[in-house]
Amino acid sequence: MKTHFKTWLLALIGLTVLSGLPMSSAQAHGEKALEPFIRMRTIQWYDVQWSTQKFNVDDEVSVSGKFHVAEDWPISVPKPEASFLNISTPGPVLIRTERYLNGKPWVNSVALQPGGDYEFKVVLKGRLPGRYHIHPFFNLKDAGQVMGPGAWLEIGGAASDFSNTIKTISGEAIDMESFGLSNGIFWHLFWGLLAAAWLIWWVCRPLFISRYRMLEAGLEHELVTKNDKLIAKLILVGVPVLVLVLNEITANRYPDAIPLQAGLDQILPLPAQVNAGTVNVDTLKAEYNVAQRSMVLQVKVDNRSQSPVRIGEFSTSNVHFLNPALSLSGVMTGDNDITSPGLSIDDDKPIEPGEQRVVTLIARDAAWESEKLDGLIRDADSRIGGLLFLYDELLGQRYISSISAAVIPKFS
Ligand SMILES: [Cu+2]
Repeated sequence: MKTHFKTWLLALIGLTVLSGLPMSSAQAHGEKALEPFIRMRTIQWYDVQWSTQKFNVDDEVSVSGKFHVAEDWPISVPKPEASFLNISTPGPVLIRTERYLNGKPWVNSVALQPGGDYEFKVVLKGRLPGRYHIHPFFNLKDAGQVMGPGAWLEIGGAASDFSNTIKTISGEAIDMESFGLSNGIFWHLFWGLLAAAWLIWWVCRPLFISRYRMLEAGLEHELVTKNDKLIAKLILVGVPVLVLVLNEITANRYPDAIPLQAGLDQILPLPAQVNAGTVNVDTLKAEYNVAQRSMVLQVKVDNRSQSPVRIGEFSTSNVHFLNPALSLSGVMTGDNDITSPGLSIDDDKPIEPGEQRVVTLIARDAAWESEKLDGLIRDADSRIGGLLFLYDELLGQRYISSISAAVIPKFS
């Protein structure tokens, strides 16, 4: 028994010490820890880019991009009825000043529509100098976080250069870094001390066993004294009265206040592109070859556009498989994203207008394993999702299809 306790204690100490160590790896946001089907079939990010990755404290920087909300949303993940786009940072190194979805100011959470495409932009301002790995990510209610592509930001200058002054609606300029700070500290302390005093009042006298004995002996009336009753009454009346009076005082001091917003923003997906639907892709089947670390996708491409198209890229989670036959420049990826020339197509001739062709794509790269996406075949929901990018080289047009299929593993 004693040795058990010792082992347990050592383990606890070990965990406490470990959790206090600084995280040195850039992968410490748990990007790979999420189940592959959540990373591949919920929010599918693309074209994410930063206005700059090197700037100074107090300078503005923006991140913009697009995401597709997968049609094939996993059954075990709650629907994105309240979702919040946030920025993952190691502490308050940036402040967010503006946020837009489809060009509209976006303050609250929003309901996303599966199948829709959205365009976002977040404006930030440097606060603490340093080099940080930053991601846009989605907080999905009841489902968790889905990370977007990460980037290294280098913030120069000195922390003292930072200013965060705003003008209130009454015209007063206030410094957001210190406004109301002492007030906040005072009230936290006040209520904390009051609560602690109430607890201590009851806890600092003989507790369970002696009280139980008195109860057994029929002396329950002596357990609660006159003073106890008096204090209880004072608290019961005093606390609500104090809250109401203070609320009234605050409301009178700041008559023009906008309450904290708790609604849902209503922002519809981008209108279907003019050319959407002109190139249709239907996934017929998907097989994952474990030994070769390759995903074999059979898709039917129906080109209803006016000119020939070729398949250029298949991307899923943070891995981009490019067709080396097309010289694709300017594919936007995060710093931790993997770009692989491992996409091969059995029949890579341009797909002519009006043509329907079944093609087999092979996306082969060790990234399936290193990015822990191959865990898919051991999931209860072995379906793959991703975006297929087709290019019309004549018009410079790009068509995007979200594809999904059940994956059959092949072990030899
Ligand atoms: Cu990161």
